[in-house]
Amino acid sequence: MAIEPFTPSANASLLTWVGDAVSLCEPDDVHWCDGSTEEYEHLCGLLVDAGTFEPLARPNSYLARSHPGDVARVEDRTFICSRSPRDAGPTNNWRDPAEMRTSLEERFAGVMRGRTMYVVPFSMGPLGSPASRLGVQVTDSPYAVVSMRWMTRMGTPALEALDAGADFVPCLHSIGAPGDTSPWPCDEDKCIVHFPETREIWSYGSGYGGNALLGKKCLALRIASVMARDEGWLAEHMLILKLTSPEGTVKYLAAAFPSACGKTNLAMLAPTLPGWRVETIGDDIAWMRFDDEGRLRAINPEAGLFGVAPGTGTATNPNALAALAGNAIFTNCARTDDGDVWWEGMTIEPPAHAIDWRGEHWTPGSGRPAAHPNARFTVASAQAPTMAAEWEDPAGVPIDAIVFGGRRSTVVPLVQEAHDWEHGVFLGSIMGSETTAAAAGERGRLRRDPFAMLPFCGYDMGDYFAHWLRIGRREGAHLPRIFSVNWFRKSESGWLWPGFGDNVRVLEWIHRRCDGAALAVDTPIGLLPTSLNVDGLSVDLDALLRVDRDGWLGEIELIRDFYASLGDTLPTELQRQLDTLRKGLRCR
Ligand code: OXD
Ligand code: MN
Repeated sequence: MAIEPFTPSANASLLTWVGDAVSLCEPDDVHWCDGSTEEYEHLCGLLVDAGTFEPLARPNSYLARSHPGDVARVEDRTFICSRSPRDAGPTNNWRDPAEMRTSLEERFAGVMRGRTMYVVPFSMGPLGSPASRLGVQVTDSPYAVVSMRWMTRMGTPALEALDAGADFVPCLHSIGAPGDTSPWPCDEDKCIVHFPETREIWSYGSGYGGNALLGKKCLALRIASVMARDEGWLAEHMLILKLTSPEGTVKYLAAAFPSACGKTNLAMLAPTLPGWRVETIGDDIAWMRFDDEGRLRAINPEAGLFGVAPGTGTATNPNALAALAGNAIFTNCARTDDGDVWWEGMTIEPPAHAIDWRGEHWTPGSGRPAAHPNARFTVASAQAPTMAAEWEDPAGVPIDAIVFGGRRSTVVPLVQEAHDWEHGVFLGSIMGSETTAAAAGERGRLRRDPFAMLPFCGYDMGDYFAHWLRIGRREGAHLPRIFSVNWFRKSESGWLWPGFGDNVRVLEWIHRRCDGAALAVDTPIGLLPTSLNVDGLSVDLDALLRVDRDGWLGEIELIRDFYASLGDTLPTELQRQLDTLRKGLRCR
């Protein structure tokens, strides 16, 4: 396929922006992506020739090995450049927008010499939905282009919407390292930059995941959270699932969990309780807005899955494995001798030999993982057997329950319901999790991650909580109930809860609570189940649901420190909730 030099669009501001990017980056060539199969195959061929992709034994699938220094999101190199540092808040890295722009222009000057610039028009959300937003990514990474083809609605239909004059978020991306022809060029000095007021994204130096596929974390969360604040909706790090009871009653749940805490597994859960059915609307991001009846309706802005591979297996998520049967991109997984991929947890028995994610020989017991812990698969959501028929409904689905979860080995019970919306916002604000490999840095450390949005909120956290409280005060709203869950509580002898398919037991309780049917007892921390279905399981329900008074009193001190670190924008309602919790626990 010949690469077209320049296909003009009827959108004047798009043409101007692309023209400016060309002048700045000086690519050898410009290609406007149409999103076709031919284009995809052509780019995959280029990636194979460059040594970035290895074709796999499974149909139309490839393995990429990244540079070992480019394996995860780089939160310490992610910046929010609002005019005032107060608007970015203390949890974001703020830089002065004018200074950052100057430094970016230096980085991007001539950066694409010797390379092709790809112009990728895309829609986050079903094309034509009033809830969707358009973006255009300009990039010198064909890997980013082919990944964007699965992760977004990319190509001609998005360009046609732009031709009609629609607004778009400009997303300028370069892997840096001009002249580097190695399989995964990138720059040590990465920076992922957001300008919330002008709604722009500039990303330099990384080809990996959320750093480089700019529709996902950069647009659909950091920039969209700012749009949502300004326009009265919610852009959240949440899966969306459809839960159908044996009687055929449907509830839709949106659930926030920090990265690599099992959102994809929960969104595709294979229930162990007969008659229950889980279907997927989305596995990572939810955009929610009120409909005319005052219900919060959610769309999944994404079109693909960018899932953590290790731990995804026949026992944990057979539906994800089925989705990956073909047309998939695997990054930093191991390659088996028969030309397929493998990662820890994919099968019970490891292969006798593999080439690991660094391209070295690997055998079981070698003392190092075959796949990088943040190895990923990229595939169209439509390939998952669990997608609900309505997953692309432009109107979205009405949310009945919002769930907050984290990876907590102590203190936090298996499930609880918030007393009311304000208490639910409090539960979201105190979320914490033991850190995983999704972000660069130490693992297993407790990190507060309110609403699982700490790395993804494009503005001040205190203002974000205030926005959630405002949503709850909307007149005539039929608000979802709010719950918190924790699959990861431990005793001295290990995990207390089997998790995975058995999580449907907790979902069952949530479903029944939404109809006012399941029983609960009121405690200072929230409403705890008195009727959880654990038939056939040997679990210590008391330990799973115990109100750990001393643990909570210790936790309150940590939360107080965390709240103090957020500065004076923390809403007084949340401080009051914390005081009420302390008093409630002390009175027991
Ligand atoms: C992701 C993440 O890739 O949260 O979804 O890191
Ligand atoms: Mn995520």
